Amino acid sequence: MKKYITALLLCASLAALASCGGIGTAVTDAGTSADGAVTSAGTTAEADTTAEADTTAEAQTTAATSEETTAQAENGPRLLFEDNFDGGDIDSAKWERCPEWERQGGADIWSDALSYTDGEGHLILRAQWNADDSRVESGAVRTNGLFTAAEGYYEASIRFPVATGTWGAFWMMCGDVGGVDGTSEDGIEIDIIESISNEAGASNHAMHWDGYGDDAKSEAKTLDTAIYDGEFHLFALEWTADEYVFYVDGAETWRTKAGGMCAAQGYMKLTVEAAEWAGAGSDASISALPADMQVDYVRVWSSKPQ
Ligand SMILES: [Ca+2]
Repeated sequence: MKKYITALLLCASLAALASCGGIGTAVTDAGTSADGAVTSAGTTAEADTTAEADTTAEAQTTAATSEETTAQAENGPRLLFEDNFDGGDIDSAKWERCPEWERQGGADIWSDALSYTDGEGHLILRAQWNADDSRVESGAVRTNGLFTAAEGYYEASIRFPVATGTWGAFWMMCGDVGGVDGTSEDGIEIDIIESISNEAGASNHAMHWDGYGDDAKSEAKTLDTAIYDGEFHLFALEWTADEYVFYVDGAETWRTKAGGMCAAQGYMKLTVEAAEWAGAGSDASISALPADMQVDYVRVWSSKPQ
């Protein structure tokens, strides 16, 4: 059963992404807005060295200590992006609403009106049933053209909808995901978390590269973490020079190189949609809608904060 579920998730993920927006513009936008924003994995070690120097040099002059403190701040984790969704509307300097188009073979359509802030510090991505069109319409945003980065630490506090058929995600599109070269160096899709709310109640991390066709490659990790308890959970990706490490609520859940390491930058996406393979359109799904995916905050650091 578990094997079946995993295969189902992968297939579903691939199917959805094949029709996903923004793929074609990723190359153009990558690298335009975060030059110099990401430090190498060596920075933490350098910071540690500086800390040791501080410990053994207490007798140094105030001026010297000040210089070291400055150097430490420059080498330590730097906050590159933050949104607490405190505004009355989505901050257009950080996010754009994903273009409206059909998803999942027409089972869902992203709709501008269903992405908004609630005035209480949350981004709301709503999924609701449209009886006239017999499909789900839902909210989705992305940082395409506004913020891109590569190595770093990405985290989002999310409360996923507990409604049959819904599928929420915090993910990234990096470089040329469609480039078929046998590696992910030219581009990769990183699904930091995908929620599949149906009777299986599954969730997973996933990576996709070399396109979405016959040459498509992917890796995924199915989670047994209970994220459908109506509470916020923290989902994070640590992207270093050597590997990708995933965390849920601060605990490591997976690490992988996924076809090599992507050399291109990527933008973030927060989306909710629905899929028939997850039960969308069924009586159970329709009765459970509308349902909201709520995001408390998103932060990106130059490296993992200690
Ligand atoms: Ca490739």
